[in-house]
Amino acid sequence: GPTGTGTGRLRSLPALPLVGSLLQLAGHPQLHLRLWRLQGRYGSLYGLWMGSHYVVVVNSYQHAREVLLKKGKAFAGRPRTVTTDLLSRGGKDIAFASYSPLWKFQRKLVHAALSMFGEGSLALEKIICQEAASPCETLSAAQDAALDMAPELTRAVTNVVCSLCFNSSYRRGDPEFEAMLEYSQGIVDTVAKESLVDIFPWLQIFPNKDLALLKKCLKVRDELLQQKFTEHKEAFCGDTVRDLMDALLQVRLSAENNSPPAPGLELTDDHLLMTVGDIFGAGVETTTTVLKWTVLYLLHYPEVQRKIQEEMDQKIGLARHPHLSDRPLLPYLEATISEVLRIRPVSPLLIPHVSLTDTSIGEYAIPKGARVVINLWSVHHDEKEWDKPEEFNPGRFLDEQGQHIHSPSPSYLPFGAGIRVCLGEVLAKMELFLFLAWVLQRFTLECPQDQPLPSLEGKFGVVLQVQKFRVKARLREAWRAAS
Ligand code: HEM
Ligand code: PLO
Repeated sequence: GPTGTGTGRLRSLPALPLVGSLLQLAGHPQLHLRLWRLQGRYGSLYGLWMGSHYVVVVNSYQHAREVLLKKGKAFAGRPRTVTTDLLSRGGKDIAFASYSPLWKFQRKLVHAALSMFGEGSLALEKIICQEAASPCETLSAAQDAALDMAPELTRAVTNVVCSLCFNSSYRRGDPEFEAMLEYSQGIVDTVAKESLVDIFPWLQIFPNKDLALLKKCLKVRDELLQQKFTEHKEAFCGDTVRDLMDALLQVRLSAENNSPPAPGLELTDDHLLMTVGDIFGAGVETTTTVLKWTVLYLLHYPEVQRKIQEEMDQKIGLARHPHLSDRPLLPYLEATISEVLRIRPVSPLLIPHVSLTDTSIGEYAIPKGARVVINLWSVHHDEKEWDKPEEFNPGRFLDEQGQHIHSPSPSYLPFGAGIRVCLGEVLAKMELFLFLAWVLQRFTLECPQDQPLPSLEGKFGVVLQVQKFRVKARLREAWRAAS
């Protein structure tokens, strides 16, 4: 038949022997934008060659939903690349591991541990609120000076995942925290870059100095992870489970007590370490990035900030701090977070998927082993689905009464979907809500005088990064009066 059976031939970018379609992509650092614009010539679904790898690029939500949901299992693989293999010790983590029974088990464990410690638990809410107080103190002390909020936001977010993963936290100026900041930036700058740009290590289009930087950063990360692991192993008695690390140790212990694990289902030390490394890394870099984007958009759209504050003054007032249970009372703040996740998706190309069987997308046949890149940027900026997509408008996520949030289009997948869906969605949303509510109850954020508004252009990478900028945080009159 003409549809659904995969008989059509997909249009592909012209490809040269060895380098494939590289020439059309080289020199475009903002890969998501390049792949978005190529739709004009090739349509919303097209193929290209990265050296010897066939890559299918998906730019519409219909095809994205088919890949992630309807045929999720057929597309649940991940490619192996030089840098992600280094990061995950050959795919022993969750995010960069291909589909396998062990991967499924790891996901299940982390999911269970996150629901046990976090999601919906009062203990976690208390930790987040405690951490939210800290950037507020720093902003107060800065007394209207132009300030880069990034380090304080990062430390607050880091401490939340740190208590989840390791039952520990960092004080301001802690040298271990400074080292973490540095290695993590180095990893973000280098990892997964070559997965789309360079498939031939010997072509060295991916610069060697990047690989050297990645290795140096991974060495620091690995030492830190190993140290936490050793401490936990020594302290672990099997009764009290304090954090994710303990939870993983306990699962392994009870599995060993029953019967030896089936071949291929063995959780080695590397698996435990890389799993925690993923949660820690994802926990820090994603949430921090969204907080930075939100602050940046509030500088550009002061009327949005005003509306959030009006809503907070009405529904919560100034006599108490915001709670998680206030979420239904603050739909405009929720809508603002949704709009930030739309307009600047954290992961603009998700993580590449791989087809595990011969299959199809729409009417097109997709061979086993094809890499599938979902361009979330295209999905979130589709003019057929979004009115003026480059306009920042939280109102689009609200119903007519402005009381409930909903997505006006199915073309919205900030956390992905299906069997590879993000594991941290609930946690991330708790943090985003509480951190922003705490800061905006107390401060109005402004662009420092006689400085241009900072650029809204992101920097493509494993997350869509925000360029550095400074903020003036003015203590609100109403807050000053109330306290
Ligand atoms: C995967 C988004 C926060 C853990 C992903 C994916 C996206 C995403 C788009 C890829 C899905 C795919 O490849 O199909 C986000 C956004 C976040 C966020 C927008 C913040 C607002 C977090 C947090 C954690 C986390 C806080 C950890 C607690 C993971 C993991 C994966 C993942 C482990 C890999 C899942 C897999 O490959 O099976 N996330 N994420 N994320 N995320 Fe998140
Ligand atoms: C961020 C830098 C850390 O040092 C290591 C790390 C681990 C997991 C990665 C994360 C980095 C970036 C964001 C990723 C996450 C797994 C899932 C998440 C890719 C590289 C997203 C948004 O897909």
